[in-house]
Amino acid sequence: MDIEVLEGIFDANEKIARENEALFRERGVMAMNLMASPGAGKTSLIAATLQLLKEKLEVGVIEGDIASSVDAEKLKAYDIPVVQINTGGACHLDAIMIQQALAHMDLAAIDLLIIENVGNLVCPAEFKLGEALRAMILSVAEGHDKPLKYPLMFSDSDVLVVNKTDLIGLGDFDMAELREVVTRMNPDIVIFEVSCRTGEGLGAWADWLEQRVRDFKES
Ligand SMILES: Nc1nc2c(ncn2[C@@H]2O[C@H](COP(=O)(O)OP(=O)(O)OP(=O)(O)O)[C@@H](O)[C@H]2O)c(=O)[nH]1
Ligand SMILES: [Mg+2]
Repeated sequence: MDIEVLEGIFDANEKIARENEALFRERGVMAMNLMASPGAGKTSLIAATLQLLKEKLEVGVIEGDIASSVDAEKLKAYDIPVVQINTGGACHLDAIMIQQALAHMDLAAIDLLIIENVGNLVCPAEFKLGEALRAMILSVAEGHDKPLKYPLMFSDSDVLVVNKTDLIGLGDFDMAELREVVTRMNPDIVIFEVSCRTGEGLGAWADWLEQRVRDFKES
């Protein structure tokens, strides 16, 4: 019985996710679901990406948090459409929350929609939102063993951004080991090494993302 209920939830989410996906496609919006642990640097990466792409693309952001509008406030300076979703306790965003948030956005004016998921390395990977690109961040401070412990997000993401490279050397983080394990689990994943603090690696990330948006709009 429990299993039936759970499958019902996932089926309902899949259905709405497909509707969101069709809407994004129709309006020419490339949606990116950005997932990571609390504090890995999601909002920092969004801010840095806006800085680099704001003259090239129209970007909108959906901020997902259990509570507060702290992250949405941080992006106010960029003068772009930002909608904050408070899940009220849920550890992930779902497709219905996104569908409701989209009613508050002018999709015709957006090329790239960045969705900051709730900080969590587990649950967000289970719920598709209708995104064209699944992105995740692992920060150096979390350790290189995380793909083995939380495999779904690593095996199901299109791109991994390793953030806080400025902290390498302060602990035992092993980038070669991380790359080896992640590419064994997910041979197609694209990996960037960045520091939102120093700016290292962010240009390559932004160039790649811009190209993905252009490819999406032409496809
Ligand atoms: N040293 C260092 N700190 C960073 C870097 N990127 C972000 N931080 C810091 O890490 C902390 C968390 O960053 P956020 O961008 O708020 O992380 P988040 O993933 O959005 O966090 P939640 O939304 O709470 O899950 C902040 O204090 C940032 O200043 C980095 O590259 N290096
Ligand atoms: Mg954040």
